[in-house]
Formats: sequence, structure tokens, C-alpha cells
Amino acid sequence: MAEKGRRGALVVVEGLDRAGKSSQCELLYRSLLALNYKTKYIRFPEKDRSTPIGKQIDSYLRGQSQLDDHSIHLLFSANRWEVAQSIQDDIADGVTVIVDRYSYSGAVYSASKGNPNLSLHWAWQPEVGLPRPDLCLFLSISPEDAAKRGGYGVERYETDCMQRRVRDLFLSLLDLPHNDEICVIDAGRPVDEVAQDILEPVLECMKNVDSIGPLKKLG
Ligand code: Z5A
Ligand code: MG
Repeated sequence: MAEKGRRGALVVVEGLDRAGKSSQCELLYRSLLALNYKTKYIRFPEKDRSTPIGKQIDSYLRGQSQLDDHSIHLLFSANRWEVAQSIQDDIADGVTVIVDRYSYSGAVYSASKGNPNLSLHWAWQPEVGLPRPDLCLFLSISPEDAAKRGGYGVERYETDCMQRRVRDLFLSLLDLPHNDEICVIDAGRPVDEVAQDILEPVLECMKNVDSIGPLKKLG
């Protein structure tokens, strides 16, 4: 269901590793479908990591290849630019697009590596011009609680030290005055409680897209 002429909403879900982003995106996707909304769910890096760029990212994250910090950063960004047009087309077509990780992860993870030539400011620049989310849900969880959840420790950024730097940088991004589309959700609670807290602002956002106006761009 999309009301005649109404565009879809761009909803991004961000947060630390194991905050439950993918679980919540899946639940949100199913809830919106059940309510008869035209909906898509995409994730970055892309789910099967099967495009040429996706394969390079996958191999890097698994520690099977080494890449310069700037190069891998630009690949993550390129992965988003590859689908930017199709996101815009879907939104114009009345489809609400749910995105699991986006530019915020892109900038924060790269800038958390401690490379003195890779600041948060530098890392944000390739994101400028991408579709700007109407709503960005930041799933907040302590690194300790995140570490207790399944699968932690498999990929290269999943170390305590890195996760703490990622958390600090995410928090500094959330504080920026122009990021008023960001909504912080306490993700350290049971799945269904978190899902309920997510569904409400998403439905509100979908209702208000007309007053927000056309999809904006990240600046
Ligand atoms: N990265 C980057 O560097 N640059 C970029 O531009 C982008 C990403 C886009 C892989 O990302 C890496 O890429 C990531 C950032 C970097 N860093 N690392 N490492 P990814 O998105 O592919 O990562 P992932 O493998 O999907 O993990 P994740 O996203 O961190 O997990 P999640 O999606 O937040 O959590 P989940 O898969 O939904 O749940 C994890 C487990 O917790 C699972 O067993 C669930 O059943 C359980 N869970 C979920 N919710 C709950 C609650 N509420 N209670 C208890 N247990 C729960
Ligand atoms: Mg995930």
C-alpha cells in the first residue's frame, strides 16, 4: 500500500556490531509488508557480497586480503553509490526502503582505525550526495552486551578496542546539530520490545514524508 503520489521513506538502521540491526530490519520489513506497504530491505555491505566490489570487501573483512585503509573505505562507499539510483527510483515509486548500515558505519569504522591520515571528516566526503535517510535509527548497546551475543569475534573489526572507538565516534556523529533525522533506540532489551520502539517512529515518518518533501542528499 502506498497512497497515490506519496513517495516511500528511506529508513536506515545503524549501530554497533551485534546490536541487532539485521534482526530488527527483517522484523520491520515483515511488519510493513503485513501492513501492505510496498517495502524493500537492503544492507551494506550487500548481503551476499557477490558483486566485484562486494567480493573485495568480503575478502578484506575475513582477513583474506590486505588493502590500504583509504582503498577499502572507498570500496565501501562505492558499494553504496552502486545502488544509490535504484534507491531513489524505489522511493519515487512509493516503496519504503529499509537499509541495514549506511554512510554512518562507513565513516565511523574507517575513522576508528587510528590511521592519522584518515579522519572522520575525510571519511565522510565520499558519502556526500548519497540519498539522505528520512529516519536513521541508531541501535544503542554497550560493547559488553554486544559481545555476549552470537557470532562476535569472527571479522576483523570485532575487537574490544575497535568497538570502543567505533562507539565513541558514533556518539560524536549523533551529537552533530544537522543530524536531526537520527533516533536513538535502546537495543539492549528483548527483541520484540526493540521492534515495537522501531515500528512507531517508522510509521510516523512514512506518514510525514510529504511534509518532509523530496528525498534529500547527504551533505
Ligand atoms: N563496515 C565498514 O567498515 N564500512 C561500511 O561502510 C559498512 C560496514 C557498511 C560487517 O558488517 C562489517 O563491515 C562491520 C562494519 C563494517 N564491522 N565489523 N566487524 P555487517 O553489517 O555485515 O556485520 P554483521 O555480520 O551483519 O553483524 P552486525 O551487523 O554487527 O550484527 P547485527 O546485524 O547488528 O546483529 P544481528 O545479526 O541482528 O544479531 C546478532 C546476534 O544477536 C544474533 O545471534 C541475534 O539472534 C542476537 N540478537 C539480536 N537482537 C537481540 C536481542 N534484542 N536480544 C538478544 N539477542 C539478540
Ligand atoms: Mg547485521
